[in-house]
Amino acid sequence: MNIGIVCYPTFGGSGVVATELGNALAKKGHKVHFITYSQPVRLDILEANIYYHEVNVHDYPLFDYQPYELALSTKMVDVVERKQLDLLHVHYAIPHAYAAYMAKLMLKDRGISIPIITTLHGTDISLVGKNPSYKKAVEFSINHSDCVTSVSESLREETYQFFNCRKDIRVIPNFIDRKLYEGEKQCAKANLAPEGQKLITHISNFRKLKRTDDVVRVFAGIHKEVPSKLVLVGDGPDRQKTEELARDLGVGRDVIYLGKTSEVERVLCASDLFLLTSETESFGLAALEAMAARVPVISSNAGGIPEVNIHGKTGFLSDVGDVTSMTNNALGILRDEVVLEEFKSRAKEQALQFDLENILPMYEELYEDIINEAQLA
Ligand code: GMT
Repeated sequence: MNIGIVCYPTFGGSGVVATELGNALAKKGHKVHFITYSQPVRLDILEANIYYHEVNVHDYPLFDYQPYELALSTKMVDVVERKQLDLLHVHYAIPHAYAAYMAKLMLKDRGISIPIITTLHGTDISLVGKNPSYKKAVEFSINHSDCVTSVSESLREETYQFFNCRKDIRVIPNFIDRKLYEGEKQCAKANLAPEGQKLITHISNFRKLKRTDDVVRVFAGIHKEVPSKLVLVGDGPDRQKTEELARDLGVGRDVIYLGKTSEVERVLCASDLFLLTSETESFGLAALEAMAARVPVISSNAGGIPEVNIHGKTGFLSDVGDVTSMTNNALGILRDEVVLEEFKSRAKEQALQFDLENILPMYEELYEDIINEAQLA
C-alpha cells in the first residue's frame, strides 16, 4: 500500500505512535509518506520505503497567526497526487482531520478519491476538542472521516459522550515493539543509582494534567522508607515547579532530571517503579513502555489507564490526587523483593499483549477495508 501519515513530529505520544506505526509499515514493504512540519523525532528516515514531505508555512507579516491548515491541506493534495497515495491516515484530530477533509474535497475536484482515517489520541477530544472554539470543527471532521479509530475504549466512550458522533469508532490500542526491550543494552542503573537505590521513574511533557507535583509527593513518601531516586524524563511548563517542590519536600538531591531524551529504554531498564499520576489520560503510552521494560506502574485510574495497568497485577490504580494511596501501593511493591519481582514479570507479560506484532495487522486490515470500500463507492 501507499500510505500518507500526518502527525505532530514532536515527542508527544500521538506523534510517537504515528511515527513508530509508519516505521513498522515501511519494514513490511508498504510505502509510507510522512507529511509534517518537521521531521518526526523517531523517524527512520534512512530506511527503505520511508518518505518525508515537509509542510512549509510562510511567515507573512500580515498574519498574526500563520494559516497552517491551508499549507497542510495543500501539501496533502500535492503528495496524494504526485505519489498516488491509497489513503491518508491522520493522527490527532486537531487540525489534521479538518485539513484532511479540505484536501479530500480539493482532490475530488481534481478527479481523485482518497479515503481518510482519523486516529483520536486523547487531548484532541478530552481537552482541546471540547473547547468551544474547536468543538464544532472537531465534530465535523470526525463525522466526515471515512474511518475513525481511538487508542482506548475509554476514549471511544468519551468521544460519543461529548460529540454528536455518527461514526462507528474502532478501538486500536497503542503498541510497543518488544524487540526494543530485549537483548543487550547499556542499562543506566549504575550511573543513576550507584548505591543500589530503588529507581522510580516518571516520563511526560510536564503539562498541568500530568500532576507532576503528585509524582514528587509520592516519591517523597517512598523516600522516607526506601532508599530511592526519582528520575524525571521530558520537559514542559510544570517542570520548574516540580523541581521546586522536590527541594521544599527535602528530596531535591535524590531527584534526577534528564530532560528530553531519546534513550528512554536505557532509563526504563534500570527502573523499579513507574509513576503516572495524570488527571486525564486516554491510554498512557509511557506506562506501557515502562511495563515493556518490566517496570510496574503506580498510576491514577483516569481514562484509559485501567485498560493498560491492571490493578493488583501489573501495578496499582488510585483515584486522581490520592497521593497517600499511591504511596502505600508503591511501598507495598518496593518493600519486598519477591513481590517486586512478581509485579515486574506480570507487567512485562501484560505489555506483550500490546506488541507491535499484534497491533500492526489491525491497522493493515483497516487500511485494506477502507481502500476496498473506496473502490466500490
Ligand atoms: O499525553 C500527552 O499530553 C501527549 C498526548 C499526545 O497527543 O501526543 O498523548 C495522548 O496520546 C497518547 C498516544 O495515543 C496517549 O498514550 C496519551 O494517553 C494521550 N494523552 C492524554 O490523553 C492526556
